[in-house]
Amino acid sequence: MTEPTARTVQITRPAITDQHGVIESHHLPEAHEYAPTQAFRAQTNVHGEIYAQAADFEAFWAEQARTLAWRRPFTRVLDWRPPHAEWFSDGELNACENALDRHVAAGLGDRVAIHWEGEPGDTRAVTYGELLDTVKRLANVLEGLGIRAGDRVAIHMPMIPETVAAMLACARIGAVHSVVFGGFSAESLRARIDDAGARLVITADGGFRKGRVSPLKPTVDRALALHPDRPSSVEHVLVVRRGRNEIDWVEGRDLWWHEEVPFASPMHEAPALPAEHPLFILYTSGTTGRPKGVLHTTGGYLAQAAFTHRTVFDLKPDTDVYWCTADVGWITGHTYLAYAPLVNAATQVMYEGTPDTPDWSRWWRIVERYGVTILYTAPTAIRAAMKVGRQVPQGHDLSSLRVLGSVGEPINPEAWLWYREIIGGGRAPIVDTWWQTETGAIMASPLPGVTTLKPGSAQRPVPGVSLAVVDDSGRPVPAGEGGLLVADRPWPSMLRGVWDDEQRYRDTYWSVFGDRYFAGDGARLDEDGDLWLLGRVDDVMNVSGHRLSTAEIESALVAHHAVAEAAVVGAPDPDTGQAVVAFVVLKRNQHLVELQDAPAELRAHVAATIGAIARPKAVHVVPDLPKTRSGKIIRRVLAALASGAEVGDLTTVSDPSVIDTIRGIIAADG
Ligand code: 6R9
Repeated sequence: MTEPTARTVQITRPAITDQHGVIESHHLPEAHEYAPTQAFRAQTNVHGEIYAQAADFEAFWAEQARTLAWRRPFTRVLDWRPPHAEWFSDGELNACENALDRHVAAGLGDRVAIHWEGEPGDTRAVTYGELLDTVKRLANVLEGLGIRAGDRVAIHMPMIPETVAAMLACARIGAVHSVVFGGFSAESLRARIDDAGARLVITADGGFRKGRVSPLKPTVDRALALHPDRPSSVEHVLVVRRGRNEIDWVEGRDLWWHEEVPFASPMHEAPALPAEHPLFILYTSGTTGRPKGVLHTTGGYLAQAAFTHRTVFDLKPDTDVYWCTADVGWITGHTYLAYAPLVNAATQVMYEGTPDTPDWSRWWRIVERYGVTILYTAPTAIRAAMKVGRQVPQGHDLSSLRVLGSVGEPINPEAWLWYREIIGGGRAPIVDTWWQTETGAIMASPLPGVTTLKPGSAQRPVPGVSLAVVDDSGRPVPAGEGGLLVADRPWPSMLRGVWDDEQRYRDTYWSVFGDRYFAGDGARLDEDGDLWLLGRVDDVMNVSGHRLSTAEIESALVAHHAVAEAAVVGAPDPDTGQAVVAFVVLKRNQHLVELQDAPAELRAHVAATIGAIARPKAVHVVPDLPKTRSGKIIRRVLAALASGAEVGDLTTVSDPSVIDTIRGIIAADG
C-alpha cells in the first residue's frame, strides 16, 4: 500500500434544504453531548462496569459465547496464530438451531420472528414456529439436491422471508451461503458464483422495487449462460415465486420453491458442526478489480453478533420491535437481520422495497404500524429523509422508538441531530456503529444506557474489542491527530480468510502492521479517547454506505470498446456521502460513440457491468489524465478536482497543463 495517509478525507457536512428550501439544520439545537436519561439508565441491559468486566477479553468472550446453545461445550477459547484465529474451536453447535429450534423448544414458537411487508403493501407475520417449519423442509430439499456440509450455495433474492429461510437452511446443513445482492448484474453474479464454486442458486422470479417488478431469475439465467466455453458449477436453480414476472425455464435444472418446499418432510435434525465450520462467504469490494470473498465461521461470529445486538441496541426480546433497514445482500443484513435478531429471539420488521414507494412516508408508516422500538439504518437514508423535510415523519406517531442506530459511513452531525430530534423525538439515544464486512459484527459504538453521546463519533470499542489509531509505522498517534485504525488483538467475529485466496488475506489486512488488523479506515481519537472515523484511506469508495472499488469500476470502463483509459474517484456528495466520478480518455478514431453521448453510454455500461449502485454520477471525457513521469495515474489530483478542492503538490505530475484542461471540462460539464 502506498501513501496511506496522503488522501485527504473529511466528514461531509452538507447543508440540506427541504422541499421548501429551508435549511433543515438551522432548526436544530446546537450539537452538544447527550448523557443517557435517568429513565433509560434505570432499565438498560448493561452498565459501565461491563468495560472492566471485559478486561480479560478471552474470559469475557467465553462468557458471551456460553449464551449460545452448544452441542459440545468448548474448552479452548482462542487460538491465535497470526493472522489466523480460531475461537471456541473444540466446541460444536448449529447456527440454525441457535436462531430457531431452541426458541421453539423454549415455548416461543408463536412469537413473531418477522413482520414482513412487501412493497405493494402485502404483509405476513412469520412466527418462530413457522420459520422453523419452512427451514426444516427446505433443508430436506437442499439435501435431496445433493447439497452437503461445506458446499456453496448462492442466494440472489429480494427482501422476503424466504431469503432468511434460505440462509438458515444452508447454515442448518452446514452449506456455505454466498448472498449476492439483488442489484448486481449477471456478470457480477457469475464472477461470485465462479469464485465460490456454487452448486445451487436460490433466487426468485423477481421482487418489488419502486413500484415495479425487478427481475432476478432472468439475471441468474444470463449469468449461467455467460462464458459458454466454461460452464458454471451450478447444478440447480431453486426459484421462489414473488414477482410473477415472466421467466424462462430450464427443465431439469430449475425448480419452483412452491412445488418442492411445502411437500418436503417437516422433520429435520440439525447436525452438530464445529465452531469453526464456515457459515458464509460475502463478497466485498477491495482495492483491486476483483471482489473478495470474506469468509465467516460459526461460533465466534454468532457470539459477537448476539452480544452486540443485545448491548448496543439494549434489546429486550420480549417487548422490542426491531427494524434493520439494510438489504440482506450486505453484511448489515446478514448480522443484524438474518442472524443476531433471531439468535436473540427478537421480533423484527423486514421491508421489501424502497423508502419512497409509494411516497416518502413509507418508513414512518411502518414504524407506526408495527410499533418499532429500535431502528437501525444508514446516514444516507437519514439525509434523504431530511431532504424531503421533517413534515413527512412528523405526520406519524414515532413515539415507540427508543433506540436509533446508524451504520455504513460517518454520520455528519447535522444528520445526527435531525435523526435525534425529528425521528427520535429528542429522546432516543443514537448508536453510531463502526464495523465492516470483515469484522462481522459491531466493533465500536456507544452503549445507549452508558455512554454520553457525541454527535458524529463512534466513541468506544465495544467491550471485548480493542482498537488503536496508529501512524504509518504503527506507533499510536497523539489525541486529535489523524491516523490509521487497527484492531490490535483478535475478536470472535473476525473474518477467517478471503475465500480461496490466502495471499490476498495476508496482503490486504496483515501486511501493513503484522499481527494487528488493518481496517483501511482513517480515524482519530479525541482528548476523551472517543473515536472519530475519517473515511477510507485506500481506493475504496463509500456510496450510500456501500463499498465500491475504484479499480473495479475502472476495469468496467476500459472494457468498453470506446475507452482507452479511465480513472475513478470518490467525490463528496451531500446525499450519498461519496459519489462515483469517472474520468475517461476515449480511443482515437472511434466512431461508435458520439462524444456528447459518451457519458450517458458509459454510465449505463458501468451499471450493466457491475450493477446500478456502481453507476457513476459523472463521467468526464478528457484528453489526458494526470500522471507521474513513470505513467501512474495520480488519482489524488483527480479527487481534488472532482471535489473542487486545492490540488496540492504537483511536482510529480509529468504534464501539469492537463490539470487546467480537466478543471475546464468539469466546469463545462456542470
Ligand atoms: C457494516 C458495513 C465498511 C466500511 C468501513 C468504513 C465505513 C461503516 C461506519 C463507517 C464511519 C461508521 N463505515 N460504518 N464509517 N462510521 N459508523 O458498513 O460494512 O459495507 O463492509 O463497509 O464502511 O469505511 O471500512 P461494509
